Formats: sequence, structure tokens, C-alpha cells
Amino acid sequence: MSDTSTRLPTMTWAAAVPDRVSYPVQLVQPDGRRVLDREHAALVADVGPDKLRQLYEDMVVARRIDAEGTALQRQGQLGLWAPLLGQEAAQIGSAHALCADDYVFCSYREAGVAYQRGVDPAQITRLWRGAAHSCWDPAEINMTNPAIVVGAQGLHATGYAYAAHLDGAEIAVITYFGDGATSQGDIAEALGFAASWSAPVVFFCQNNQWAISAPVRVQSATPIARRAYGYGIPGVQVDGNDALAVLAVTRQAVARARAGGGPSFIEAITYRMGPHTTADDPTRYRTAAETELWQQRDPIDRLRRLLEREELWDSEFEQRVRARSDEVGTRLRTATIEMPDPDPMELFEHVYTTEHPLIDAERREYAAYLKGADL
Ligand SMILES: Cc1ncc(C[n+]2csc(CCOP(=O)(O)OP(=O)(O)O)c2C)c(N)n1
Ligand SMILES: [Mg+2]
Repeated sequence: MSDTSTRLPTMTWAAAVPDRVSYPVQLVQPDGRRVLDREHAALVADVGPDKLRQLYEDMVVARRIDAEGTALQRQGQLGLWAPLLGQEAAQIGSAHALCADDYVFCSYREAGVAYQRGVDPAQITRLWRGAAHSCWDPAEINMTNPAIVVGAQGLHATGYAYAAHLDGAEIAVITYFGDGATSQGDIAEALGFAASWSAPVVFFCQNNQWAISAPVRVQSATPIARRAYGYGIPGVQVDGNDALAVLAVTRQAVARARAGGGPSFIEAITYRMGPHTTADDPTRYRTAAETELWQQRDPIDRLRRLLEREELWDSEFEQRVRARSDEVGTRLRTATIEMPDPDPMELFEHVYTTEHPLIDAERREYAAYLKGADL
């Protein structure tokens, strides 16, 4: 195997030593061997064979959801899809650290997190097909819908977390965003407010190296996690393709939030192996060599190697994973193709919780237009 190192200059949780340069937290190497890191291994000491297998299964299912989403868009069944390929460990590892009462504020790429939160796979494509304003009911899985406005969800998460803090609720709030989003004012404002008011929010940055065609080096002159310290927030870099390490640092951050310790920042170093969305062609701005390098760090292969090394892999388990993946994939695909077209007048529902004269006027106008179109 050629260069499989993910060791970039960075820092671990080191609130007292903000200039310390260390390495991203890693518990499993790309070849499946464990890393000796007692501090972080202790955070996942309870993760035995069953839980390791569950992590693997969930990552494979997340990848299948993504494959179906991309294929359905190519087949004309969806307007758009934002692939998560390559980011399965970042999403599944972190989501495994959450409780049902915690709340997730996501971007547009977190279908894997939604699966882990228990969403019905039949709902995942609703918005992307243009069949509804949202995919799922946020209250059912304590997770917001895909947010297209880059970084906005950081503010929503911080507000929700602050309110929970005032209510004395012992929950953690987590917000997912990308490396590019760290250049948005919304994320900067959220970090400042969360730190000053001790909001129990975990800022989870999936640094997938790209913001459409802009490389991460133009977003930040320092490792992104380091910027959290300027706000008074402890930050950590983690190997985002190592599900176990991601689980460990996210557990630490959510525990801090629940215990009243305030916000934390996690930079998960990962890679977007596919296009930004199905409307993007990454071959126009990045090299095949770069993509191949990250393929060697594939998060699913890594966990499989660990399971094999530790003799936890057998054909029965492989079949179980395939069956679950087929079940979820088929449900998503069938539900998408059979999804009824919405009544166009539904466009005006749920814009405001109460009646609004402007919406009423637009509704009347559109109804008249549709009537005319029928003639
Ligand atoms: C406020 C805002 N500005 C610009 C865009 C267009 N846009 C959509 S995604 C994106 C890049 C975001 O990159 P990053 O935060 O790294 O997340 P990733 O897509 O890599 O997951 C941009 C510029 C937008 N949706 N919202
Ligand atoms: Mg990005």
C-alpha cells in the first residue's frame, strides 16, 4: 500500500496549550491495525464485537443509500443529490455518539446521519425529488432537514442549544457543516455566541477537502480546528475516515455539552470521493491521483480490515450486512419511484404557522393561473 498516512500537522484537545501541534486522533490505521492511544481508546472501551459490526453495517447501508440517491438522479427520478461517498465514518461514527434526546442540525449531505437517527428510508429523497418541502418530520428523529444555505444551521443549532441550556435540559446539540462553511459569517457568529453563552453545541466540521471547486487551503490559513480556540472553544482534529476515533471524540464532546461544559469543535478530516452534487464534475478541478490516494483510506475498507484482523468477519455477517443494505436500498428506491406528485397548491402550506395576507394573495393568484392553464 502506498501513502496511507493521514497524519497532518494539527492539535488534539488541549485547551490549556492552544499552540500545541500534534496529530489527528486516530484509533484504527488504514490497514486495520489499532493505534495505541490510551486516552481516546478509553472512550470506546465498551465498543466490543457487536458494536464494531454494527458500525460497519451502518456505514455500508449509508453508502448504499448514497449509491441509490446518485443512481436515481442519473435516471431522472431526482432533481439533485449531494453524495456522501467517503464520509461514512465521519457521519456514522459521530451519530453513534448521540442519544435520542440530542438534536442534530445538518447540512445537505447528512443522509447517513439521518439513517442513524432512524429516518424511514422512504422519506430520504422527498425533498430531492421536489415532492415536498422537507424529507422527514424533524420532531420524529430530532434532526432538521437538509439545509442548503451554507452554514445557517450553525446558528439554528446554537440558538436551540442555548434554549436547552436555559431550560436545564441535559442534552447535546450537534451541527454538521463543511470546511467551506467555516468561511461563512453564520458559523463565525455561532461560534462566538456559543462560547460566550456556554451553549451545549458540538460544531462538527466535515473537512472533505473541497467546497465545490475551492480547496480547503483557501478557507483557512491554519488547521480549521485551531480557529475554535480564538473563540474560547476546545477543538480537536480527528481522522474522519476512522469510525472508532470519530465516535471517541464525539462522545467526549457530547458528554461535555450535556454536563454543562459548553461548546466543542471537531474537525473530521475526510474526503468527498464523489462530485459535490450530481450537478458537478470534479474532474475539472482535481486530479485522479488525489482521489486514488483517498480511496486507499476508504473508511469502510478500514473497518473491514479491523474486523478481519480481530477475527470478527465471517460470511454470515457479510450476508446480514448485504441483506440490510438491500432492504434499505430497495425501500428507498421503490418509495422514490412511486412517490405521488404533490398538489401544486401545497406549495403555500407551512410557510407560516398562521395565515399571512401575502401568502393568501399568492395562493389566490396561483390558483387562478392553474385554472387558466387547464383551459
Ligand atoms: C450562503 C451560501 N453561499 C453559497 C452557496 C452555494 N454553495 C452550496 S454548497 C457550497 C460549498 C460548501 O462547501 P463545504 O462547506 O465545504 O461543504 P461540502 O459541500 O463540501 O460538504 C456552496 C458555496 C450556498 N448554498 N449558500
Ligand atoms: Mg467541503
